[in-house]
Amino acid sequence: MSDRGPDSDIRERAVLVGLAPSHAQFEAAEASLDELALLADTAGAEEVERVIQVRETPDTATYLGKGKAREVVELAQALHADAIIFDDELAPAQGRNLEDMAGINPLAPNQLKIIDRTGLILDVFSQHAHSAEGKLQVELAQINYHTPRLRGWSDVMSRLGGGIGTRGPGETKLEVDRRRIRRRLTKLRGDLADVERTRDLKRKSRVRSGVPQISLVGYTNSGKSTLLNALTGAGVLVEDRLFSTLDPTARRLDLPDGRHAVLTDTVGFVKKLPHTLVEAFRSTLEETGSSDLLLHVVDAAQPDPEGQMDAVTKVLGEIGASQIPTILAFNKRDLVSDADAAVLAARHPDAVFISAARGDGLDDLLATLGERVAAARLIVDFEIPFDRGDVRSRLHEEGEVLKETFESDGYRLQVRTSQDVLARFSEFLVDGREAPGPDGV
Ligand SMILES: Nc1nc2c(ncn2[C@@H]2O[C@H](COP(=O)(O)OP(=O)(O)OP(=O)(O)O)[C@@H](O)[C@H]2O)c(=O)[nH]1
Ligand SMILES: [Mg+2]
Repeated sequence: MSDRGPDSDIRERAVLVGLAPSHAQFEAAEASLDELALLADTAGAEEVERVIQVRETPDTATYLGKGKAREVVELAQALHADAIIFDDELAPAQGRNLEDMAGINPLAPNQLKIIDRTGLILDVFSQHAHSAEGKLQVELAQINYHTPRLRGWSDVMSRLGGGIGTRGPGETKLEVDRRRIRRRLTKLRGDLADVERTRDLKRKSRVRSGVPQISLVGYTNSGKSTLLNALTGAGVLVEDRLFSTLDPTARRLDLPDGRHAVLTDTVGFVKKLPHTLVEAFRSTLEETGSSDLLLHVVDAAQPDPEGQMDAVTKVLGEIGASQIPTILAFNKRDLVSDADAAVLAARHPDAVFISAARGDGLDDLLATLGERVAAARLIVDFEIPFDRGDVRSRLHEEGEVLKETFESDGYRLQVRTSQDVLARFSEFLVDGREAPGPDGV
């Protein structure tokens, strides 16, 4: 089994399972399973069958109704499937009951695995984590997810079999008992805090000196990295896969009026984004939450672009970024009919239509970015000597003071304010480095 996975020719076979709360929502459940199939594909498994049950709420014990659950297990066994993948996060008890139903015996290899959407997403993340920070973040999320689901030592061992739903980012995986897991958690949190501190220092040195910070946000696979590359020549990895990008990349963006900004590409969002991932990626997401402007990239060629937009808006709310001014860019215009584009344009009159891959519409987008940057209120740091209380109180009046500390040589204020105020008090701005050059941060 350990030779299975995305880099191997042997693909696992999975039965996908979803719920539709009513017949009217059957189509949405289908679409969600299409996405689950993509996630499974990225993780190294192919769909051999899918089952959707119409049911108002999940069964607390078995997710599907008991009879249906048994049917699905028998179906999977008849199809010689390796896994049943559920389109929601299963409660630990639901997972255990379903495993029991499938006759899962930790000591017998090659049996039917019960996997849920969260486990699958974590699996994809663990494959795509490259940086030290990304690996730590994913491992933290995985341990938090798996620990309440462990059934004992032999179970831990059985999960080392490999294949989808079992991969970890490092060598440590879950080959440890609970005490060692706790120790590992403490260590991970410490290591992550160290990495975050280093990154935070770098960020502080550039962010607050008046260079506008723009973050790309959007559903996974919408074309964020393609757009970063097209606008800045960044050379970030672009793939037709979900969650290609986990680590943030920042590049200098030159605007038409001669200004410049910093544009950051970061992790994409998905419907039902596991909470444990939002927690683990908190520092990455906070960086998005402290941007001056968001550039929301939407794949306009998706069957339901607005459903994906809603999922993005929801995560932005969770990370405290809903108040940040946002430019909406409908991407992949080359794949969309004029009629469909017209419908979207009518509903979102301020949106810009682009094809990041072909370079279409980028001049328009840059012009819009330029205007919005010029009008944006920026978050900046001021350093004010103690004898300039007048400046300090003017900033309190004219800006929104986000943070204030007293240093040895004066007040330090972080303020969200207009560029006109910023210009008037520019002599008190904290010296920051210029925006990053082509090599980024
Ligand atoms: N046809 C077409 N394809 C595009 C366009 N922009 C991006 N793509 C394709 O869409 C896929 C995803 O692009 P990425 O730039 O990796 O998307 P992303 O939003 O960074 O995705 P993640 O990092 O995985 O969240 C790739 O196969 C791109 O080539 C476009 O304008 N038109
Ligand atoms: Mg990307």
